[in-house]
Amino acid sequence: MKTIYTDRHKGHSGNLELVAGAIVPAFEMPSRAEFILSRLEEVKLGPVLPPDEYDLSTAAKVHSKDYLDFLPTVYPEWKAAGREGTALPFTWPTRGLRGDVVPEFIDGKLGYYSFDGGSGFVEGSWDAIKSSHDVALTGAALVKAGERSAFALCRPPGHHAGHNFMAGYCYINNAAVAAQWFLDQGASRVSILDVDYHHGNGTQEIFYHRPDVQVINLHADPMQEYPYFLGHADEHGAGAGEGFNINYPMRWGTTFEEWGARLEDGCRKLEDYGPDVVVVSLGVDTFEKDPISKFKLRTEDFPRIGERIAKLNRPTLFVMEGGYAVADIGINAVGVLTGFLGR
Ligand code: OKP
Ligand code: ZN
Repeated sequence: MKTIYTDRHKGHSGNLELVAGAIVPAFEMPSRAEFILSRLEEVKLGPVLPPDEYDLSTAAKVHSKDYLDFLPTVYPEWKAAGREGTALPFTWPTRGLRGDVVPEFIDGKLGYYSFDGGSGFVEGSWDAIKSSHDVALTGAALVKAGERSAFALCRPPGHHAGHNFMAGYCYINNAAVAAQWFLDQGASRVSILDVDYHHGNGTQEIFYHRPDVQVINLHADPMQEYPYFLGHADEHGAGAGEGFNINYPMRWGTTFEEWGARLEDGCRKLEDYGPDVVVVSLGVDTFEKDPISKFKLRTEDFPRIGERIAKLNRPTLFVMEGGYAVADIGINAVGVLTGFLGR
């Protein structure tokens, strides 16, 4: 399996996030991608290729133009305001407030275009965000060109980013952009299978009214876990998208016994849908030792996930999402991929 990777993610570092009553170093850090890279080299997964440059025309079909225009301006405007360190929002347009007027000043814009204090910007963030988008599309192009599978080693991740907001370490929804690109290239149906611990609220929101992308999410119950405000089992899609969104919320403490049964159910629904291509939002924060998560998957469970996905027998693009147990993230993420390859 070929991997797409670039060092350009490394400028997105030293970020802070607002969590549990404190501003702390973001759990989403450069070493995550480096551990995955060294593990896949260790097991000789396959060639590692740099991304090609893509314009944002496909991204503009899943994100609003004003949001995409905003992202590269964040850090320059932050500095112009005399600030340094991490650009973070601290106020949000919640229920009853004006959601139709974009403020002029950077603090207002950060709040307008986000949903939490978990998507900070530093000097190199935009370049990393753009490169992560390019990594996903380059992987998609390999699959379109006939590869059975490819691994887009994206950083930062994307599945919390919605049509016009960033959230939870995510800015551009890489998996959603890849799915849209496959459709634009002639696919009639794409399935996104999101196995990250956290619900992919952005991906769900983007495709909620559409029948051409089936979105299947296995995740921690939003009654207990971030992102809290989406991801319940009764969210099936709406309008033309009715029936094409499928959620499997699970309680804290879930083990592979239950998780694997939900994966089996989701895979059957995917097979019924019959997509031309599968995009996997690959998070490995379901791991028992993940520092921000509360599922109990073990290292030996991850290859099982890959094996089941391989049985779908569709062209498959893996897009990296979460996973914060940095010392184990390489073994677990690459474990899914070697499981997929049957070795
Ligand atoms: C991104 B992805 C962290 C609290 C939760 C947001 C988590 C975003 C996860 N201590 N903050 O889905 O892995
Ligand atoms: Zn996650």
